[in-house]
Amino acid sequence: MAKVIILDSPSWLLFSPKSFLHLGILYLAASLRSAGHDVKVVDCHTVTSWDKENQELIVHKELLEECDVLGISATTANVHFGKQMAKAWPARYKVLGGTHATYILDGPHERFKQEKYFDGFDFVMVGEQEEGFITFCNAVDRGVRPSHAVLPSVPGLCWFVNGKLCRTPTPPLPDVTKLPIPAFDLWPGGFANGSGFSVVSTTQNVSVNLNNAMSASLYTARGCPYGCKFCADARSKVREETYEQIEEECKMLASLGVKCIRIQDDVLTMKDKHCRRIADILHAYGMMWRGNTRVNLTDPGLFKYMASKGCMELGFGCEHGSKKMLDLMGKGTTPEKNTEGIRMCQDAGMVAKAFLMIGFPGETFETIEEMKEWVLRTKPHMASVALFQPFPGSDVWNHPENYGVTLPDNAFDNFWQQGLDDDPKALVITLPSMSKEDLMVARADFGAFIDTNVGHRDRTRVDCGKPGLGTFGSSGADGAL
Ligand code: B12
Ligand code: SF4
Repeated sequence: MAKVIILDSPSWLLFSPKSFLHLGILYLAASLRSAGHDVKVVDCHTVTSWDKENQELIVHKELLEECDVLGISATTANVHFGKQMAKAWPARYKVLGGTHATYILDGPHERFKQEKYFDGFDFVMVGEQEEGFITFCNAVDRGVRPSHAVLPSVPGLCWFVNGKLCRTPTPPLPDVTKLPIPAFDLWPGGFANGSGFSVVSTTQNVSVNLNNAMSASLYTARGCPYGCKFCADARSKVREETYEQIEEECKMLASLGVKCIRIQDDVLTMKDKHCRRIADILHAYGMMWRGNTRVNLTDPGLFKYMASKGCMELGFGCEHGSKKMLDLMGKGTTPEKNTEGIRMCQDAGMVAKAFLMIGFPGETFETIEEMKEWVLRTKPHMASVALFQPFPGSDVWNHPENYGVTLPDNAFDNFWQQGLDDDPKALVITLPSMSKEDLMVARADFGAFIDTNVGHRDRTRVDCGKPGLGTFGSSGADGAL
């Protein structure tokens, strides 16, 4: 068996994995374990720290454990930290996987498929890799240098020879019903109390304080059939896990002391009956829970049922209060429908959260005013305000010319996420309709508007005010996603 260490890239400036654990690495760990490999999952924040003064990641080399295969996962937001960790780690083979790798190397822009964007890694793997990563680790275990004959048998494997990209085809999507459940038991970081839920939820008009209840994430289905233009997961095949798998996951989480669950599915309420079954399972394990959905997938009967089974909160991808912006984003919804969805959720006795976005191409001061009016009309319990970035995988990234924007060559130098939002340099693109500086001012103003008129806003940036190892802050109880 190969000794494999798996970890996510550091996320010091945004999300604590104790609150928002990445399930992808736990699915991989479970598959490798079932194939007989010696797998360890590491919380990267226990071997790094954040130097606030210099805004730098510090990797503590003396804490890095040797291994045969180091698997690092990254989104576009934290891949630069992943590269830094890979360079420092004493491993025979260093492999990058995750959404960033997939959307760049399977994406349309040849100019980003360059070695310099992946330095620090021996290999990059694209696609969902529960099966392919086993084949890779099996080869390492057999002593085969993965740079020789074995390569064609590993799907989705990419490497560079003299700067030239070589690769095997992307693997087909795995049948999720056949996969082992995520190895929650291998996660060393623990789960935070209460985080990711509203401070006080109001199911059945009874206030429940969730701050002392341990919470974790769960994925019951992958994929989304909708086509929002800012989203990297748009028009992907929906694949549901079985009820037996979901039950097994709840059972394991309950045995670890978890009492609250954040369902991370893209659109939880797509199918009425299916959603009710999931609600029943969660309820049977005494879970309080939340999920995300779209305003066109609403039904008062279903919402009431969910609330009666412990659903405390629904997050809606409302995105905007301007019809023009919703059309540009390809949402297929209207401001009125957004209001209706939020109301229906509130009427069922659950907390209604609106995910809002500012800075999509086409945004102007006028459209932001329309969004403010929508907020005042609708009064969601909570709102998060994301700053639009053209994430790889999204239609804007794939076809920037359709939106009047250009992607700079240094696209990945900046920090691609919520946070650092006072610096115009954090914006990757310039909108045709607003300058970066104006947008930053408008965003700060809109954030303050939400604080005044809604009260609860995501506090997604962690508190990095305490330099030193292991001082990761909490992403805040309002940080539900
Ligand atoms: C849950 C979730 C979160 C959680 C957990 C973080 C995380 N890293 O997943 C939280 C709330 C923290 C979060 C935050 C953010 N997220 Co998010 N998130 C998701 C979500 C909904 C599910 C992720 C998941 O578990 N998927 C299920 C697993 C099975 O799939 P997977 O993660 O892709 O892993 C598979 C493969 O990628 C591969 N793989 C992954 N890692 C590795 C490693 C190795 C070595 C190998 C071989 C293979 C491999 O195999 C895995 C198993 O099949 C996805 C959307 C989605 N539908 O996937 C967005 C998504 C990943 N998030 C996204 C974004 C943009 C963000 C934020 C930047 C948002 C923001 N503006 O702040 C932050 C960044 C956080 C960070 N530190 O990187 C984008 C990423 C786009 C991109 N180009 O990278 C996505 C795709 C959303 C979207 N639809 O656009 N997110
Ligand atoms: S934003 Fe949500 S609804 Fe839209 S494509 Fe992405 S996952 Fe689907």
